[in-house]
Amino acid sequence: MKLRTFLASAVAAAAALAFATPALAQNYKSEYRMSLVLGPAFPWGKGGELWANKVKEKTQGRINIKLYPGVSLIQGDQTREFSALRQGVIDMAIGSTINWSPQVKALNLFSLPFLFPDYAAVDAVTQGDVGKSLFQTLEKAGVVPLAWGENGYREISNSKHPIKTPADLKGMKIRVVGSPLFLDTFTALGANPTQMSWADAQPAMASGAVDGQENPLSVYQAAKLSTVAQKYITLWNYMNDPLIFVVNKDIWNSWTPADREAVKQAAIEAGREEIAIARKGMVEEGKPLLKEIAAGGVTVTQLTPAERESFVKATRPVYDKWKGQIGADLVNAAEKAIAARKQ
Ligand code: X2X
Repeated sequence: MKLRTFLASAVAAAAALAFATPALAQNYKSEYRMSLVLGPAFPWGKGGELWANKVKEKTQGRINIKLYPGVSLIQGDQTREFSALRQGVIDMAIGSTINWSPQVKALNLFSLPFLFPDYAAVDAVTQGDVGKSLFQTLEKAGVVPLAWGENGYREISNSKHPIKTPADLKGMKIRVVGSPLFLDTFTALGANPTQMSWADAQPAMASGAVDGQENPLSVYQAAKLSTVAQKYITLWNYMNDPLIFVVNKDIWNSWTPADREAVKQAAIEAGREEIAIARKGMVEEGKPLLKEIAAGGVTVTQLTPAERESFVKATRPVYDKWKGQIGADLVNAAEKAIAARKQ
């Protein structure tokens, strides 16, 4: 009698399970691969962790995500990430607009020198119509964009001396990433830019093969760049580097509508939280991150408006040239959104 009851309930449980999860057996992978350049020691990787955890929770474990920082699925070659995502080598990613800009020209918008004066300007673009239009461009390019995050404002550091004018950059070997736009910007400033991946950049700074680099201060600090001779930082806010949460199209289509919605909501929440983490130390009274960096024996140079203007002027021809390549309509719309921002 007991055995019969047990068998009956076991059969009922199995039937219920099969009914509840018809898609699982055929379409769902046991694990999905998320590509990132920076791991959880950085705001970027923290965003990945947040997204993965929220997805697991919201889908009751139907969608499990493993993080691959260091863009390890593509051997560290971050400018190949977008193609790999489209081809399905990568299932999902939180990617930088810089790294995807060789394949998606419009994303060079964010690298236009001195377009974004402050965080409100960044938000006005990413969270407004321009952001929507860029998501449409990404959809057409074959991926499913879900939310915005942020790597941050990229400030310049070097091993030689404080930079206050373009003349201070003259002949300096600066590591840059991604699009040819960076080569144009740093050439216009009189520097000697050289393109390399983040993985190669740190040994190059340590050996003195390059003199300087540009990255957000949160990256500078978490990667301990002062220990690879980067003793001088200039705050020039020349560009902000947003991140985008995306999923490969076939993977997206393999999920139920309810799970897609869960993954999307998780991305939006994680993106919002990640942006707050990325801005930490720079939006509070007195900018505590600057004090922390200076306390490590690093010279932090703040430019006067006139000093900053000399960099803006020197890079204006680059801005004008790339405005055409990105699409004048898109750049005009961004300029307009920035001018109308709430401060
Ligand atoms: O390579 C960089 O500089 C980094 C980590 O900021 C990006 O991936 C854009």
